[in-house]
Amino acid sequence: MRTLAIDIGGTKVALGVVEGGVLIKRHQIETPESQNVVLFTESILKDIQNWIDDIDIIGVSTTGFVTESGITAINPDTLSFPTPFPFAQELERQTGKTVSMLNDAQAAAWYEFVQLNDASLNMAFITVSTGVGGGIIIDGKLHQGHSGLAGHIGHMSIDINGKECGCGQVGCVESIASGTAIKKASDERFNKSLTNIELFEQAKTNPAADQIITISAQAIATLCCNLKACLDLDVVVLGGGIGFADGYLERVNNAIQSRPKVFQLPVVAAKGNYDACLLGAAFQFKE
Ligand code: BMX
Ligand code: ZN
Repeated sequence: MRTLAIDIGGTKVALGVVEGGVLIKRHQIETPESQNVVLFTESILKDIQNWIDDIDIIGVSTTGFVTESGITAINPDTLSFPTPFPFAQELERQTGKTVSMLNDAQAAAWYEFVQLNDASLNMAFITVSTGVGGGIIIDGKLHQGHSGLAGHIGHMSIDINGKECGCGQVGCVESIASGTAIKKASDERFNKSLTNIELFEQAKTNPAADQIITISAQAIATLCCNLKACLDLDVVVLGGGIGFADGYLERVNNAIQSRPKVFQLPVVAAKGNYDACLLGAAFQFKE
């Protein structure tokens, strides 16, 4: 079976064809800005029209809260669709294929759980990218909750005096640790606007740049220890552009080492690398 996998993030959309669990084709575009679902879907399919005839089904993983009626942003600062955005319905209409859709981090959690190859593990996948997303596997099952919100751990508030998050709360992990939060902190600190890639480079020699990244990693470490306290997880799998940036995983693990032993847990790199969410889009059909 050939699956067209589509991963919609706040910044980019990755597209791929997955056959036998392997990504055999890959393409990437910037997330279209169109607010119109027909035009948005056309933009997504534009470059891959010639893939459609050869695929059987379509799996989508997307940033946002996924319900029957579409995609709803929890943090509209990272995705400004009119909501609920009926993307899956429109994709089915334009391609004539069956479409299944999951939240991006939930999809990646399932993929990464299968890769761990130990059904007894309770785990979470955390992506630190445009936002901070999560997916939780308990007793061998993806825990979505009745509404599908479960795993939105980027919106656990860890600082009641913290900054406002786009979701309407204050001090959310996402408002401290995400790529967007890092960029904001860096723009406030430095006169020159740096990309996050440049900031990570600067951090090797510049303590102010280093501190911005440390604060992000500390927030993710706090999140991991909170998840351990709440769910007694065995492992956290980390992904996302920031999660995979040079030395970030090590910073998170070092920060966890300074916490009480009972709340410590190992944090490991996603096997799907930058494509954990894309592979997750295709893997949602695997029981
Ligand atoms: C946000 C939220 C989550 C998503 C996470 C990571 C929106 C639009 N998205 O917390 O659903 O999983 O970001 O998303 O509210 P990414 O775009 O960084 O991959
Ligand atoms: Zn929030």
